[in-house]
Amino acid sequence: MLARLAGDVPEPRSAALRTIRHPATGQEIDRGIILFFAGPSSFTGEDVVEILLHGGRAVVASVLDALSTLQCRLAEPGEFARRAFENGKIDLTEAEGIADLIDAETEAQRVQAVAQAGGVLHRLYDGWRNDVLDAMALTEAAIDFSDEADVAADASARAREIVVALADAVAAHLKDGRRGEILRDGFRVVLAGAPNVGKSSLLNALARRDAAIVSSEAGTTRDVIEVRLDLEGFPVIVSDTAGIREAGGDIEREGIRRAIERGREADLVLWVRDATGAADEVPRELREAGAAIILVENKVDLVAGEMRAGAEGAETLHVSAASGAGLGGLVARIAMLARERIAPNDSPVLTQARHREALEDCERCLRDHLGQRLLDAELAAEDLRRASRALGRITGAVDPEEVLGRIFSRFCIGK
Ligand SMILES: Nc1nc2c(ncn2[C@@H]2O[C@H](COP(=O)(O)OP(=O)(O)O)[C@@H](O)[C@H]2O)c(=O)[nH]1
Ligand SMILES: [Mg+2]
Repeated sequence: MLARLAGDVPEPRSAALRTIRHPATGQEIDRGIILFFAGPSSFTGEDVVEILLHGGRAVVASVLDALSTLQCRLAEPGEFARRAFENGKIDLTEAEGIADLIDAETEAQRVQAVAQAGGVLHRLYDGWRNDVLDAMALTEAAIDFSDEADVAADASARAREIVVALADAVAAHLKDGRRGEILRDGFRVVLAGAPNVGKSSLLNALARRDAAIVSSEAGTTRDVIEVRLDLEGFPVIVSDTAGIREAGGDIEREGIRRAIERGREADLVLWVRDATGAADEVPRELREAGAAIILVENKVDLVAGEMRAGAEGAETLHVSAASGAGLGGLVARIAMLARERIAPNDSPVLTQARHREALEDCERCLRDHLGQRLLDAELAAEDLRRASRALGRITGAVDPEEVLGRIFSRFCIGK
């Protein structure tokens, strides 16, 4: 097929300059580099050809047309990764890592994604699955050798040791403050405070563009507006909210409800005040939400003389969205908090809710097993099978028993 497009097929993995011709007409389309990767030593495991062209629109269109006459079609989204997965070249976590790498907007996200694409989670979860299989084998051995008390007791003790260590490792991995997930999704900062204190102006100043409506009429920001920022390599999502206050019409009340909701989901709340106005309190719902809170006294350009001191022992920063005073310090502080919370470190981290659910399931099964093993050997063995399946769900490793079970459960009993 390739020969009809570009003459001799080059040696695998060596670049060759070729004239590319339309198979239907023989007309020269372009001259470019052909790279041939023979399966199974390719990304997907199949034969793969890469054609490097002059990237003009007509050149690309003509080559695509030429390829379509050779029974080729455009790949579906994710099809290469999918084929690589189906051919056992990568597992699901690596496929997800590739997707994250493509979507990475900041340096810290890139670091995390490239590690996952390179298999850190694959190795970790596969290793754990192996441990479960070892414990299963030992448990079986303990049952098989139940008439030889020493052997059985020894196998059983070793199985227990493995499961205890594994349950603790999974628990520690789960208890990570969701750092990997937050890094993947973005560190959430919410601007909240009374109307007119300058929240929308601050968002614009932080985003260095006019992302939110700024107006001197109270209650203008009725919905929630978000900007995604790259602060020193960390993904930070700043949301501007409607002013929190008692009065207002229905739409504004809805905006206020959303502001409190946002604040509850935030990693950091910036409670903005007008430095020339009243020192209002942070509402209890927000204080109790668990996010870090920084008081931001805005409009310091209007304050002559002494600045109001930070109240309630809370961290207070003085800024002016209008003049830009203090904004550098605010940005540095947000970036520092994001770094503390989500900076990648050397140990592999959970990155997706899908993994978290399966790992919680796995830990539960391991704990059930430990509670069950002296009571009912059959149920205890089933707990281990479930734990191994939970881990297999993350990596996409198919448990043969599960597949066989699925196929044969559709047969009639006795057939
Ligand atoms: N002098 C001064 N005015 C500001 C500052 N920040 C905002 N404003 C003004 O305060 C008013 C309300 O700002 P806005 O951002 O809409 O407040 P929001 O209701 O909290 O979103 C507007 O007239 C802004 O121009 C500031 O740092 N200094
Ligand atoms: Mg506003």
